[in-house]
Amino acid sequence: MKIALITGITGQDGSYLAELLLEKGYIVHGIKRRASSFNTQRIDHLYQDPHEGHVNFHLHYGDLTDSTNIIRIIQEVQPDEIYNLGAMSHVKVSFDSPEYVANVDGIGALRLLEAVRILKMEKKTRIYQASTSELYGGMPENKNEKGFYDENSPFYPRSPYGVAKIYGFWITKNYREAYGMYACNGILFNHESPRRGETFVTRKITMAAAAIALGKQDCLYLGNLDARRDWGHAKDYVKAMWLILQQEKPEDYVIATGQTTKVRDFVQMAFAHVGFHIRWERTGVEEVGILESVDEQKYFEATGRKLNVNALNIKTLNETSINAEPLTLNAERLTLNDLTPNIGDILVRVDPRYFRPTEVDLLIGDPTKAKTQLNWEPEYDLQGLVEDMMRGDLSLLN
Ligand code: NDP
Ligand code: GDR
Repeated sequence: MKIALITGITGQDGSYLAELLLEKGYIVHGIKRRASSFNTQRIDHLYQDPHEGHVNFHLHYGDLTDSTNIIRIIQEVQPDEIYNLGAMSHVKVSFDSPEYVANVDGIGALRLLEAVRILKMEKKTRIYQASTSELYGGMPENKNEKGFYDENSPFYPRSPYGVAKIYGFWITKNYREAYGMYACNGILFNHESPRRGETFVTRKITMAAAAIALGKQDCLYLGNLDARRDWGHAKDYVKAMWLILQQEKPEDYVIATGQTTKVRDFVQMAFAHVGFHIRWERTGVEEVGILESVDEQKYFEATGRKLNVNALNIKTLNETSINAEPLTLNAERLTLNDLTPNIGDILVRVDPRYFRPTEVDLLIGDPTKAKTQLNWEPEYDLQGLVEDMMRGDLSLLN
């Protein structure tokens, strides 16, 4: 049985990758940080009680800023494969704690590589480094002749996060070249899922669209509506991580869908899932998203909400009923308007707090190398991703 060690196992990707590797028969070890409250919600379903016999899923306390514990865990676990997914992964937050991000996202990668070297496990252990499309920074002049970013496009990071990750990228490549290690970068473009952290834009949107449809929130506040991203599904992307470590030769790969979409269009797709049509309108300097119309059938199907049929019947039967609340509704008025925001309501507003000091305007990746060399093929398209996320958030909030 192969042994894998995953840093960042409590995160979005770590949880999907752990599932995938367990399915493939691996023994999976993960590093989690000690926190004052539970931070293992994404992997709780994988927990196996060691008191009930042999287990193939193990968690270790640790931190990428602590070499001593990294060396000790690698020595104990003797992994065949290490997936370095641990990171402070929020681009906007990286402007607030740049030194910490450099330490975790940059030097953290070095600590793992160096631990493997110190322990003389270079020939045994393969290393995957979670590199990112943020390395490109969205500089238009750096796209290839087809208009995409690929493995040969120059880098120009635009945030402390991107700058820290560029160190992770190069140190991984350097250890491969200097010491012959099987160490690879997956340059992954944005990937999302129902398990995505709540402060990334897609999840923020799907949670808000679900909450607004269920009458639990009034308005969604966003930053740059015109940023474009190449969004895929995390489930597809962890398969690529595994494939990257199964090749004969260690190489770096771009993982992307090859499509790019504006934040504002993602907003419209998410709200469309609950039957809401959003129209954009400028009011002075502000741009807002207004509820223009509702597809009632879609709304009721997606939310599982029902018209209050009892109230309707009783009201029809007994015009003079003195019973309270639901019965006071007039039968003709008992429509969608009683249950949802009204047509014309502002559901989306722009809040400059979410703007970044330097923005990455447009990302689009060319996955040709991964498709031809790894035979990687994603199962989800953007519509499938949005639906999966919306279903997840509706059932979470319902
Ligand atoms: P998440 O933010 O969901 O997960 C990050 C993980 O890293 C969490 O388990 C977190 O622990 C852990 N972590 C944070 N700081 C430390 C630390 N000091 N020591 C050890 N572990 C730490 O990210 P994703 O799952 O979305 O991304 C996985 C990796 O891929 C990250 O490196 C990210 O930068 C990179 N990436 C992500 C892309 C995406 O679109 N999702 C695209 C390209 C790259 P805790 O749960 O305790 O916070
Ligand atoms: P990104 O993801 O920065 O691409 O990094 P995020 O979802 O945070 O932002 C995408 C784009 O949306 C714009 N935006 C907003 N973003 C957030 N978070 N909140 C908002 O309210 C909002 N409004 C508009 C942003 O300005 C940006 O242009 C993600 C992370 O997973 C990284 O770890 C990873 O490396 C890259 O993707 C690839």
